[in-house]
Amino acid sequence: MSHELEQLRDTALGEISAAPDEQSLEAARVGYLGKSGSISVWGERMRGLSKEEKPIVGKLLNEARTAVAAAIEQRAAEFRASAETAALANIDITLPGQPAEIGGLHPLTQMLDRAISIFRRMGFALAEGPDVDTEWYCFDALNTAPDHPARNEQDTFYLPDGRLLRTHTSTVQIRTMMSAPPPIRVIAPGAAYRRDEVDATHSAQFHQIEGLYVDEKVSVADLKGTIEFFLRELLGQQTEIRFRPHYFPFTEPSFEFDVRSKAIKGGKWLELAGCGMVHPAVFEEVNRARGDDAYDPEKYTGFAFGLGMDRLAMLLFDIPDIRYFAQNDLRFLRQFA
Ligand code: FA5
Repeated sequence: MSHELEQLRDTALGEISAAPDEQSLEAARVGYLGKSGSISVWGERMRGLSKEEKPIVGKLLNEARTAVAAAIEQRAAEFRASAETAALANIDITLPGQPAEIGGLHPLTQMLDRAISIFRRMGFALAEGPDVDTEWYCFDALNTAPDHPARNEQDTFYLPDGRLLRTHTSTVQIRTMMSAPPPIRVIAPGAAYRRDEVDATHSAQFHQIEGLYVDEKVSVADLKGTIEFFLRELLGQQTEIRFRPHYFPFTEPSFEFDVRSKAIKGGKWLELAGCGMVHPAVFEEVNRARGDDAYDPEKYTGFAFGLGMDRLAMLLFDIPDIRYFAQNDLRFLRQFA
């Protein structure tokens, strides 16, 4: 004759497979396997059994629990599946789907991504600073005299509280040196703002990538090598690069550089950026503000550059007018997606 537990198990299995809905299935689970369920109580009863009976009943109890739990799970899965079928019943899967619109990256973003990946391969880390900054970061710390024309309200957007929209990303040179001692090797991509007359190559908001490298024995040769490697990776190995002497208050000597490349239509030299060796007066102002001698101009030298990204993207993608970048005209943007 079968044991009471086996009978209980068989009744439970019958009840479970006949359960008409989730509520009755849950009731069966509680009735058999719940805390005081008719199978569970056998756990208590085991204590009163003889030594010989214990292992036999223990085994039966385990088997009953496992079988009933598995049957409950199987029946629950059946309920889930039929609920899903019911939910899909009114959907015609033969109808054509709604195509999802796939976006694309803005040409300037593509340009920045390419440029950043080349500099990262050379070991430059990414740095950043705010678009709204103080005169000290934008001009004073960069050795720019109080009467310099760039500080004029005709040239720069000032906020009522005296702060300004940065006119170049060179502010991040100072922010980086304020936050860490040398060696420094960073690039800082970002927007810059000027009250320039807007035309095909000038915009009131444009983008630059700033570069700063400070260490012992950094030379103009390192600057030229870095710029040349970058431009040849970007525009092709045949690219010619020309450095011309220039003036910036925060670098000495200073240069502008031009490129000529097969990747650029017209075969003309095109001005791309400013650069130079960090002026010792910049290091001294940073030391004064830091309150230490971390950027000792006798020990450290550095180079910096500021590349105009909009113009570079115009060259690379053959875009005739800088204003297209900000007009949000899908006919223009789709060409680069
Ligand atoms: C600067 O802004 C310096 N901060 C660059 C620099 C950095 C020099 C570090 C030395 C060391 P400049 O004003 O020449 O320099 O601008 C650099 C580049 O930004 C230009 O070559 C040009 O490509 C771009 N640029 C400047 N003004 C505009 C504008 N209104 N519209 C679009 N691009 C511009």
